[in-house]
Amino acid sequence: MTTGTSKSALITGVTGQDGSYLAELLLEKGYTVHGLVRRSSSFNTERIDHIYQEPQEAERRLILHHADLSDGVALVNLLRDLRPDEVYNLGAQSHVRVSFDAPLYTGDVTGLGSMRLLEAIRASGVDTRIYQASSSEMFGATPPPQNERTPFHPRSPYGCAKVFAYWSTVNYREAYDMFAVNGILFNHESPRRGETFVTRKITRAVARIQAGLQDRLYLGNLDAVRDWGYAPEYVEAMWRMLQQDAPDDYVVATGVAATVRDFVETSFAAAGLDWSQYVRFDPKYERPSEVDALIGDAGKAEARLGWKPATTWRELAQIMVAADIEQLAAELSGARVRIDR
Ligand code: NDP
Ligand code: GDR
Repeated sequence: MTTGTSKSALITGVTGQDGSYLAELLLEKGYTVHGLVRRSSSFNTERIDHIYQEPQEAERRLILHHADLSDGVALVNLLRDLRPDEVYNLGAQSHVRVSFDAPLYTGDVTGLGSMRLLEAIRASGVDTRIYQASSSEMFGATPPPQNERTPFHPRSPYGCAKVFAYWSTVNYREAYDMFAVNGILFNHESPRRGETFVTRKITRAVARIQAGLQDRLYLGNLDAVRDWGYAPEYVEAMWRMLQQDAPDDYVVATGVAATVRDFVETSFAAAGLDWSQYVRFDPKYERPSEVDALIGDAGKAEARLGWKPATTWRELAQIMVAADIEQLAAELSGARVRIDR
């Protein structure tokens, strides 16, 4: 399936925030990109529409395939047919709060799904490298700063599922000599962030409040501390991990933290608004067990991958507010909304 001498990659979760940025990055590097898309009753490809190519187009380099991380046979068939050089497992039920409502589904897709993919690689006999999207949520209750040697103490079904996937990846590396790596990524955001994660929920609300379309924003725990980075920079780290001579696991983070309250204040201020007039508490958004503080130490990624973050969380908040204001203005004027930010 590779065109010419360039590499090919399979991305699960290609329709998500990270999948869309990674697909762009790999296309720029000359890869043929295969994206796994799950069946939905409505369109779920908005984040990749700007790079989509019709099946009839000659020399297509972005090719979408229907499958699902819950369908192990489909994964074997896909791997056997495509024989990609690299596999990026970004697909997941990725919402921590939702994982308390749908714990078994989250365990199935986010946890077992990873092992299905590893097993599909083994069963199909494809010589490939695999990246597993591991998460700072695995550290959970272990105090910061967190690095590759920090013990895991997950605090949600999502975190537990990611720990399972992490160790499955390590185990397949050790047992079968697979080039399998874990990127332990701390929170990373962008204008493409899902609307129910806290940063995007805030910046979207700022745009709507400024336009007079909304007068309240209901949030949960404002004291949580997070290490927020900029998603396009983080997908570069994923790619670098698969270009190394030997497989290993890496933390990717900025090392700088802020509270949800700080992010709220900065985002509202970016639109000239005083947050305290609009933000209200709703216990509905609290979690049965919370992760209080995540602050990453990405020293290993800097030393070995030459990776360093560039965008601060304050700049990120400003980028996201500006993008949401622009998107809302486009929606209100009936213009086509740009996603290629
Ligand atoms: P998103 O929630 O934006 O994207 C998740 C992707 O997984 C979507 O493409 C979604 O498809 C797909 N997906 C969901 N269920 C299935 C399934 N059953 N089979 C196949 N695909 C499925 O997540 P992000 O882009 O933010 O994150 C990418 C990965 O990185 C995830 O695994 C996440 O857990 C992990 N991660 C994210 C961090 C972050 O801060 N963003 C930090 C650390 C780890 P659809 O579009 O149809 O919903
Ligand atoms: P997180 O991200 O749980 O860290 O997981 P999220 O943005 O959902 O929450 C961050 C913090 O904000 C607090 N919070 C709220 N969260 C949401 N979603 N909605 C609210 O109204 C709200 N009010 C306060 C939360 O309690 C939490 O402390 C993300 C996901 O992308 C995971 O997939 C990924 O693995 C981790 O980041 C690293």
